[in-house]
Amino acid sequence: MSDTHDADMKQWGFETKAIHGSGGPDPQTGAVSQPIFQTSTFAFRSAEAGAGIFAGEEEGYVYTRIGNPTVRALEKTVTLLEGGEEGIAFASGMAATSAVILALCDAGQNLVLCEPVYGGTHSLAEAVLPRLGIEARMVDALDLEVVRDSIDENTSLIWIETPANPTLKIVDIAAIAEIAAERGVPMAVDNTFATPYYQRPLELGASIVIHSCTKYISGHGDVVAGIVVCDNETGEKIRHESLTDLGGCLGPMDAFLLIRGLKTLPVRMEQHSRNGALIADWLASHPKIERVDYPGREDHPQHEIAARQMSGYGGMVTFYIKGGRADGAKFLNNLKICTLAVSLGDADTLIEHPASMTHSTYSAEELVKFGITENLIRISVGLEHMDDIVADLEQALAAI
Ligand code: LCS
Repeated sequence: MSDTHDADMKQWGFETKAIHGSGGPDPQTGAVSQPIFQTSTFAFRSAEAGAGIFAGEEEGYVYTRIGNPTVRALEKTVTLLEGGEEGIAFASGMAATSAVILALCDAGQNLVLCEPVYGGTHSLAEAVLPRLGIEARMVDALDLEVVRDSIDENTSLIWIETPANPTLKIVDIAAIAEIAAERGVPMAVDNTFATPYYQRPLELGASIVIHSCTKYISGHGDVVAGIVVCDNETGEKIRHESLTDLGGCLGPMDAFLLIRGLKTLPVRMEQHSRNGALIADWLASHPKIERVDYPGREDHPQHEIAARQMSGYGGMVTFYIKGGRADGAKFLNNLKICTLAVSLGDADTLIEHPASMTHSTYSAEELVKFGITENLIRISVGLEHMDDIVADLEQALAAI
């Protein structure tokens, strides 16, 4: 796929890129909104043209698993927002994650995985990769020496997730990228929590960015999707191996919904951040709350790193209630507006208990080691009126 952005588009402000990044009105019909090319296959002009496309000598669409104009419009927009060369959309964030790892790691090689990460990524590393002969080395990325020492001649990828799900631990992207560059190892960053609006890892030295688009990029809780953004060469390899050979492609309708979601990403993120910061402060002053972790608060252990690499902090807040598991369950069961559900980044406020839900793939020892304690609750603060979220949390806390 060679339809790259022109120099003018790269100069636009973020909001303009988010709205016009797919290339503007449809050249054939003038449709301003992105047309949904709901087709599985594409007719060739002639037998010769079809053969030329297959041989890579001619541009053109073949089959939606490999490429589709609506999906391409999404890929172009996110690539522009992240400042990369190529984007490849997938049927889920996990499909994007596994695509990167499988394209870069061979049997006998290892992946340095900075913990904690989303439970699905952890499970892939611990349960699936070893069967393929790929070792996942779980490290604490706050200790740069540990990261450096865990890299050897068989390391083919370093993976970080920042802010991390669910503890909101912040990893220094530029510092790890420097180590990765010294050792000649590519580094991937899961940028799902921050979004390109608040953090652009490629500008900080990362080689690859992945997103679960299911979250803030969609913003409305109605799509499951993922995307990888990287350089052209890596992108071609990932597209070929993961879409052509493995097949986890995104459908055109979902791509359309994501293009629509992206247009409002900046305004949504501003409001998520305002609400997130207010809720974090409110929780921190509540007598039934032991601790609050929000990267924007000065008492966050890595606030200084967050302030350096992020331009805002979003709506994810992690807090630790006083008491045990039963108290936490009582609190969650009493909520009325905040919805007890996994996922995040929606207009709706979503709240969950990571130790028994999103991170239940971690062993009991790992949960303790990575700070995912029984009293940790994760809230994805939505776009509702702040007073209503506060009142809901207040009455549910009063129940314990
Ligand atoms: N990366 C991060 C940081 C995530 O939070 C998730 C999903 C994924 C990747 C995988 O993306 P998916 O395949 O679901 O699109 N996180 C979830 C969560 O915290 N609750 O439900 C899913």
